[in-house]
Amino acid sequence: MRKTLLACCLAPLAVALALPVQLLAAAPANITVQKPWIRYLLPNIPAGGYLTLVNTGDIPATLIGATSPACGALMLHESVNMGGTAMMMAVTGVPVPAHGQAELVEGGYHLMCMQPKMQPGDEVAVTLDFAGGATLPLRVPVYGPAGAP
Ligand SMILES: [Cu+2]
Repeated sequence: MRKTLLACCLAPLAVALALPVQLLAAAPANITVQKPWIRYLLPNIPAGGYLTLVNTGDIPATLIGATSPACGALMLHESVNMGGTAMMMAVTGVPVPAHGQAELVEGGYHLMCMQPKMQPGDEVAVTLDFAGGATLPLRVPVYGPAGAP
């Protein structure tokens, strides 16, 4: 009994100590995530993160950032074609329209895991941050260069 009590009470305490702000933040209303994954290449090469955000509500949402203990910095990027050269730019937000969706895909918006500490086969914790303070925690599978099996 005592063991169970400790386990159940210490975990939230640890979260509260580490992330007092996130404890207050609610999950975003009507936003769900489909098919999240990370493409891992090499330890010193940023890894791309991909997913689809689905908004079933009447209010538009904006993804404004993400964090992960497995990424060092985790940035929001957009791939753009500048005169035939593929480039990536940091963006401050990805809009998720009401009754719509936003796709983070290769060649478009994506997450960029700058210092990947992971291996293919891992599942890493990622927290998505939305305008207004809502946060959404995810478990994201890690695949190799070939993508999802
Ligand atoms: Cu990028």
